[in-house]
Amino acid sequence: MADELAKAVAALRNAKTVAVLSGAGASAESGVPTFRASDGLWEGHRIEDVATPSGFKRDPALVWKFYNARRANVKTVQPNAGHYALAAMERHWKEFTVVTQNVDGLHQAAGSVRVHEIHGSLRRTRCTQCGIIRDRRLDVLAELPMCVDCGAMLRPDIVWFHEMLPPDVWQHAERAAETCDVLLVVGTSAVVYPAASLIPIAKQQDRASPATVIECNLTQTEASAMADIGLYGPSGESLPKLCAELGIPI
Ligand code: BV8
Ligand code: ZN
Repeated sequence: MADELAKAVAALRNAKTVAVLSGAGASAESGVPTFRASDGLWEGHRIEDVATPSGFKRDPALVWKFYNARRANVKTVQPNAGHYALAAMERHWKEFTVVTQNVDGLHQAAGSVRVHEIHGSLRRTRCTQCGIIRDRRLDVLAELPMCVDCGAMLRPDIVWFHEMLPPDVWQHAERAAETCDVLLVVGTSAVVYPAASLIPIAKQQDRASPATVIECNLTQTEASAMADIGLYGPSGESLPKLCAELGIPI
């Protein structure tokens, strides 16, 4: 790990623009369950039932039970050292962007400001009728929340499978990947698209100098083959280590 760490530090030292693609592993040390681990979120729930439009249509109460339970979990957790390290890095670089697949808001809670939530947010609800989006923080919601404006049923403002990502947010994410000198890929299995396509976008050869991709994960993943550098261990340890080596105060 030592020489990988040294390589990562050297790449970051020379970087003007840094982007991050984070996934559920970045929040694991905060106590937020990941998706595909044995205790993963999808356990006991088929993706089709709780994270697709058809599942919501079929049984909105089940979907809200799943999301209200996650809201309640996130309410009890704090950002971990990895989140704080990324927030410190943002203060160090002029151009530093976090693109997250996570919906838990922990990057922002740790102080990150430029955060693109490409899969939505547990905090927000969206009306199925009038489309109004409201930030409900992590307040307890009804079992079947209704829209105060038009009376229709609300849904979580989350991107489900087979749904388009919000075009404006996705554009920012693509731009961050296209223009970064270093892409930090933190805590993601890199199996979900189009999020995972940000890695090849960053490595696109037709750019003058493709980005250096640094993977921070417990294990190798689908992204590892595209990573130039691998920091394998908890992100709550590897990210603060990068800050320490770079002299970035957290
Ligand atoms: C779409 C919201 C277009 C729900 C989520 C190719 C192109 C386009 C689409 C597809 C494609 N191929 C397949 C598709 C369809 C699909 C897809 O990708 N399927 C996969 C499963 C094959 N994609 C879609 O449907 C997307 N939409 O394509 O629209 C379209 C539209 C209409 C018509 C045609 C096309 C929408 C995808 C968004 C789905 N929503 N989330 C919710 O969160 O409740 S995805 C869900 O998975 C979460 O967002 C999660 O973040 C994400 C990815 O998972 P990870 O974050 O990576 O988590 P995971 O558990 O898998 O991994 C954790 C990692 O952390 C592990 O590697 C582990 O080792 C590591 N780790 C653990 N602890 C630590 C750690 N690392 C470091 N430190 C630690 N301590
Ligand atoms: Zn409404």
